[in-house]
This record gives sequence, structure tokens and C-alpha cells, in this order.
Amino acid sequence: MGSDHARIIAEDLPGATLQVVCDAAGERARKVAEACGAGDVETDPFAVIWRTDVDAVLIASPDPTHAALCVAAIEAGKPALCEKPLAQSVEECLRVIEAETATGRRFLQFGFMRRFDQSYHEMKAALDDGTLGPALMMHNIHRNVETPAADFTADMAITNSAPHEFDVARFVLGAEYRTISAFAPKGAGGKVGPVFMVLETEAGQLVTIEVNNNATYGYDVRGELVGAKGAISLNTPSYSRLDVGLSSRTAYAPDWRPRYGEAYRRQDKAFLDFVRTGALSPVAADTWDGYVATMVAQAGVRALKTGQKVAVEMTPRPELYARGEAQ
Ligand code: ISE
Repeated sequence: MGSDHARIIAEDLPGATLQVVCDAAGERARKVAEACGAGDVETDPFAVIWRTDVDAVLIASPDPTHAALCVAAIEAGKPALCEKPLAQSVEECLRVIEAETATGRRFLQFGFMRRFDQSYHEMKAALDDGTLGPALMMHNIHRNVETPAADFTADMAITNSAPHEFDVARFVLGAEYRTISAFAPKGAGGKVGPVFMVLETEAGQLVTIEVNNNATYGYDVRGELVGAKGAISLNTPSYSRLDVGLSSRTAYAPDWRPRYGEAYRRQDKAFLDFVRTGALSPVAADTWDGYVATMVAQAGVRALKTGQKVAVEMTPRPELYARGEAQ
């Protein structure tokens, strides 16, 4: 993801300069820097954050490093776009919230890029303009070809993959969650198997989420929002259909990067605007949204382990993160 963002900054964000590429593996940083024309390479992310020739940072390091790097960016006064999730635990999220609210201004945007995807934009617009009537349910399917990393655990279906749905369903519905239940089918063999979750919102809506990190056939994200007057489904962009040998077929993306390429560009452009103006896009995810996604994920892991419906209990939202409506 870091190299993808480096390319966006270097090629698609007029006015932005890719100043430094940082990676624990110096050789990997050098290769990305060379490919993207970056000015310099580093292996110490904290040193990069404090450099006087760096105005903002993009954090795309392994999940467990996110919270500490976000706090360092806040302390250095540098806006940061951090890939999801914000942190592995609620406690770490609250430490980041404490650091940011203590400054009285926003520094952080989080990489829930689906908010910027055209299909979710149209889904939210159909709800917000009254076309669908009141929202009743939102069904979500999130399938990977295979687990994205060798150390991907069964819980990460909920803590690493599902945060996209936890966040985007909140964003589309403009609602907060009240409970979560989680189930897993038998028969996945030694692989990380599918997880099926049902969430209730405070407004009484139902959100269903299937995550299957080993679907094998393609990267396949589906969604349907059901309202009192109609329904709207996500279409997966497809640029061609191959008709041959009595068959007609379109291709799935191999992973999320080509499927959400345009959403990443829009998200990163919104971050550049945030760096320039200090005003966070109403579409973008902030630290509070990052906290909610992590908190719901932890409740989901508990629900799966206990087989019980788990209440989603949020800490009060600080004034800094107040928005016109729940997003
Ligand atoms: C990965 O971190 C992502 O963010 C992808 O969007 C998701 O599909 C994948 O399951 C995650 O591991």
C-alpha cells in the first residue's frame, strides 16, 4: 500500500512532492523512491516525521505501528493520512484521541477509502435525497482471493478486513451501532475461514457483513442498501466483457488495489486539501471513525468467541469530532 500511495503522490497529486520514502527495509525504500522520483529514503519513520522538509506524512506500515506513528505526527504538528485500522486495541485508539484532542485541532485522516468510491457515493446519495425512503438494512459481502499476508489470523477477518464495512455502513447510513453478533461456518480446513456478522444500529436498522479472505475466485465486494421505497446495489466497475467459446465473462480484480484505485486517488487528494486548508473533507474518516471501527471489531471478536450478541459501547464523542450527522 505504501508504494501505491507513493505513486499517487508522485503522479496524481499536483502540488504535492514525494519528499521521503521510509521503510524498515532500506533497499525496498530505495526502489520505491527511485521508481517514484522521491528526494530521499529513510528507515526510521520517527525521524521522517520530525524532518523540517516534510509537511505531512502518509502511514502505510503494519497495523501494530499505526497508533504510535499517529501520536508522533500529532506531537510534531504534521497532518497524517494513516491506513486503516487506527490501532489494534480500544486503549491505543483512546491514547491517539487524547493526543489529538489535547491540541484542539485535527491532524489525522484514516484510510477508509471506500467512502470515496463512486458506487458507495451513489448509494449514500440515494438514501440522503430520499429516493430509497428510510433505510432498513444494508447487506455487505467482502471476499479476498486469499489472505493478504502470511501472518493473517482468523481474528483479522474481523479486525483487519471487516473495518471497511464497519466504517462504510456507518458512513452510508449516518448511524451508530448498538450490537454485533458473529458466526463462522465449519469446513474452511486449515485456512482462515469466512465470518458472518449481524449488527443492529441505534436507529433499528440491520447490517449484515460476510468476510471471506479465502474466496479464491476473485476480489469481490458487494453491497445492497434496502430502503422502505427501494434498494440500491454496488456495481463492480468492469471495462470489458469477453465473449468466446459459447461463454461471456468479465474479470474480477485480483485484490483491492485495482478495484479501489480511483477511490485511493480521491482519498489522497482530499488529504492534500486537508494539509493545505486544515479542513477535513466531510467524506473522510477521522480519528473518531477509526476508534469506532476498532471498537466494533473488538466487540465482533468477542461475539465470535462467546457466541453471544455483544453490545457496542462507545465512549462519549469529543467535541473535536462532532459532525453535522453521524458519519
Ligand atoms: C486489506 O488491509 C484491505 O484494506 C483491503 O481493502 C481488504 O480487502 C483486505 O481484506 C485487507 O486485508
